[in-house]
Amino acid sequence: MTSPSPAPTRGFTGRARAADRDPRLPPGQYDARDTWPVLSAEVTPDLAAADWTFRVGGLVARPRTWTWDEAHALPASEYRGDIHCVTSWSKFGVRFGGVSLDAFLAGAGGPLPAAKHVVAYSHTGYTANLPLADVTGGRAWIAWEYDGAPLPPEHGGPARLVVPHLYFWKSAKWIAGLELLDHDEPGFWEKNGYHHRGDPWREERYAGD
Ligand SMILES: Nc1nc2c(c(=O)[nH]1)N[C@H]1C(S)=C(S)[C@@H](COP(=O)(O)O)O[C@H]1N2
Ligand SMILES: [Mo]
Repeated sequence: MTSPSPAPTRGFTGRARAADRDPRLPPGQYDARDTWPVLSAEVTPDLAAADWTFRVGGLVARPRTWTWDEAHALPASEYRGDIHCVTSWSKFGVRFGGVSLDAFLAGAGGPLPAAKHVVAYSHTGYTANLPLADVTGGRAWIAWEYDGAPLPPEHGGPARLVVPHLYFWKSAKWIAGLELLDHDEPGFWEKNGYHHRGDPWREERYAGD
């Protein structure tokens, strides 16, 4: 860190920085403002809404698959708030439209008592693990709209998972389904050293953080 010349007192600098820092910004993050970086391990798939399906399987009472139209018949739900990528950009006040994951889980008869973890998987093969508790209680969505418009393909359209209270790598684009499990099973990035939970406020970036 370089200090301006003449150097202000330590205390003054500290107060100025604390006052400048947006309280919505988790530690180690910066505000991406109007930009929305694309982070994809895969090539954007050519996936039409008519071919998109979403399955809830594993430890649920009645595993089932929804088509695009069936998913749209569920009650609409919206997320307004912030998102945080582990590569350190955050974005404030975004708006995702779709359906709460709670509605899909209810439609599958609900989790069985043994269900504790989920693996979210994409139509491309991407996977991410999450504690079941992080995708229930109104904290996760299947989203097909961004700012009132169809979700762009490079951002996961026709539909993606949105779990905004965790680092955004958990929010699988081109979402194909959730498998409920009684054990934790690392996904794509978690096998490559990333944290199993990924809470941005605790800076859970890498395994061991
Ligand atoms: N299928 C898939 N989903 C993914 C990714 C990916 O590479 N493939 N990247 C993750 C990461 S690291 C982030 S930060 C967000 C990025 O979403 P965006 O490209 O819409 O900004 O998607 C997440 N979901
Ligand atoms: Mo990310």
